[in-house]
Amino acid sequence: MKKQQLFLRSLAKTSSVLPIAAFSIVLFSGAAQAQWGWGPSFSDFVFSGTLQCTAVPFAGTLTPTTINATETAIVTCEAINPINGQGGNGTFQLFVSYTGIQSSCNNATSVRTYSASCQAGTSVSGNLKWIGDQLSPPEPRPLFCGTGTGTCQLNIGGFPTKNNGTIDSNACSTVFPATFDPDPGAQIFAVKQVFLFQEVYHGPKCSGSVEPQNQFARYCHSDSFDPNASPQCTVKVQNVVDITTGSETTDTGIVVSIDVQPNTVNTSCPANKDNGIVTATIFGSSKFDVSLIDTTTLTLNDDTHVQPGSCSTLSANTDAFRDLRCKFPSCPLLGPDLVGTNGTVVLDGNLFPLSAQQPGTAIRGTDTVKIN
Ligand SMILES: [Ca+2]
Repeated sequence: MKKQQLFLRSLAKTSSVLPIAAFSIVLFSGAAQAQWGWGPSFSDFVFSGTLQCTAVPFAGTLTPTTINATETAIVTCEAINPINGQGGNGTFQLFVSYTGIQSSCNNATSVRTYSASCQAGTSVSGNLKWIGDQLSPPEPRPLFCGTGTGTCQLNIGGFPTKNNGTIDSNACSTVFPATFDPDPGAQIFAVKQVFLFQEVYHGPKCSGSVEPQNQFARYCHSDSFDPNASPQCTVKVQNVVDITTGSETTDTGIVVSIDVQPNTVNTSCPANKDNGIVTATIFGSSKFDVSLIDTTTLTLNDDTHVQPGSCSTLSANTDAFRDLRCKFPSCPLLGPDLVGTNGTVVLDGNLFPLSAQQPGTAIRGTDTVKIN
């Protein structure tokens, strides 16, 4: 558990799990720290620089199966060291696909672990594409993307490239060394490991509702922003390595389905008048058990806290899963906060912690109300 502290330290709002089919789970990755630290450490590349990226909370997905996984996220990136002589920052879409990962359930702890190592049969491919020109208003093109209007895309992945048809295990160890959280000193990645992700189940033998756990990944990269360039992770003969790698950590959380009532919220809070109540119903599902929610952590739009003792479970819809309903004051904050907005109400909270050493998994739900 301690090894996750580094990454949980700044965990405020993270991401999500959403059931989409019986055998797959969509994990909306987001949050706290996602960092790609490309540098010329082993390199005979021309390419140099460090691009540091932070994932936008609840703005991505991680979809694992037993043998592969795909990951998407919206990230904001800044060149903290010039890239080919240019600085800059911008908003990027991350896409990564993994094949050849391993998955196993620890029946004693009900934890499923997904992992990938540098070996034959495993591959990583993807890219980081600037999308700032599609935003409203559009953002300026990052200087490190160069001039012009062409696609600005950094290719990542390419792991592992074979050395005359075989993987050089010594080179794998060099390219993907063990890494440690410097604070508690705990290991994050084992030698050769490139991917790690866990799910904690609340039923026996990895069944029942599930909490996503932090995701750790690291990549190779291409040495250019040319969208047509191939990702490189080239392991040469005689263990000469001409690769640099980046790594990423992404906290995860759970997106929940909610309903906020009444449909219209009064935005004025005159003195000496009755202060309204807003209720939020959180719907349970086969993958999400509302009894795991620490109701004291619930907020609406960041600053309106749940009324103490106001939560109760019920069957709010026609499915077989229990739901949770809580009350929140519409004054003095929630109603006035909605003035000038489109009426979006965001519920945030946490599940009960799995241990005393870490916060509970974050949850988030969104609904829209009318305002008057
Ligand atoms: Ca229900």
